Amino acid sequence: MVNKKSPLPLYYQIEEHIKALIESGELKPGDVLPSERELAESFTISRMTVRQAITNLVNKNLLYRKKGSGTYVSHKKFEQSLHGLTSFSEDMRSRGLDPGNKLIHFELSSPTEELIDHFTLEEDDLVYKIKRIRLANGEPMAIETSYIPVKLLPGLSQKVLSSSLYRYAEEENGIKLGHATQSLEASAATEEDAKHLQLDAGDPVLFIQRETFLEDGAPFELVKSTYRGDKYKYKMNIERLR
Ligand code: 16G
Repeated sequence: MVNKKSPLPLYYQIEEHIKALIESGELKPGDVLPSERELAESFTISRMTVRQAITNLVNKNLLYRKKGSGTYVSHKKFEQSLHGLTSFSEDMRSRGLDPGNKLIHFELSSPTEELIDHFTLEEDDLVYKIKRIRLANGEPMAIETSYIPVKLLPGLSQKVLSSSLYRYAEEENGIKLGHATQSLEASAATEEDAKHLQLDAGDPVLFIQRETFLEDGAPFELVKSTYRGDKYKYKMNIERLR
C-alpha cells in the first residue's frame, strides 16, 4: 500500500491509493472518507502527509470537503454540451436517465418591466411564471424559473408541465423553436436552493440564463436556472480564429 522506501513521495502514494479505491468502486460517490487521524494511523504516516494527499484530490475534484462534516467522494458530473438547443428531458434521455419534474409554482401574472421589454408585450398581456425542480432518476439536478407569454401557449397547464415543455410546444402547438442565447455564472446555493437541490446553503451552483427565440426571431421563453455545481460541467468546442 504505502512503501516508505519508494522514491515516490508518500502523499503521492496515498493519493494513488485513494484513487484506486474510487476506480474499483470500493469507495463510491457520496461515501465519507475516514478522518485524517484515522488514515494517518492506518498508514503510520503523519497527518500533514494525509492532508496533502487529500487536498490534491480535492483540487482534482475527486473528493470534496464539507465544513464540519468530513471529506467525501465526488459524484461524476454530467458533461453538458454548449452546442445545440435541447430540452432538459432530451438531455436526460440521451444519458439513459429518466427525466422528472416537480412543479413548485405555476402562475399567470402581469409582466414586470423586464418581461415587457424582453418579450415586447402590451401592458395587459399575461405571462406564465413556472418554477420546476428538474429531476434525473428522481434526483434533483436544477431549479428552473421560466417566463413565457400566455398568448404563445394559451393551453399550458400544471398537468402539461409534469412532462416536457418543449415537446408540448413543438408537437402539440406547432411552435418552431429556433435558437437561444445562454449565459453561465458561478454562484452559491441560497437556503431555498439548498432545500430543493439537497445541498448545503453556500455550496457551489451554476446560475444559467437562457433566452429562447422562435424560428422567426420572436422571443419564446426567459429561463433562470440554478444547477448543482457537483453534478454539472459544461463543454464547448472552440476553433482557432484566423
Ligand atoms: C432546459 C432549458 C430550459 C427549457 C427546458 C425545457 C437550460 C439552461 N434550460 O432545461 O430553458 O425550458 O430545457 O425542458 O438548458 P423540458 O422540455 O424537458 O420541459
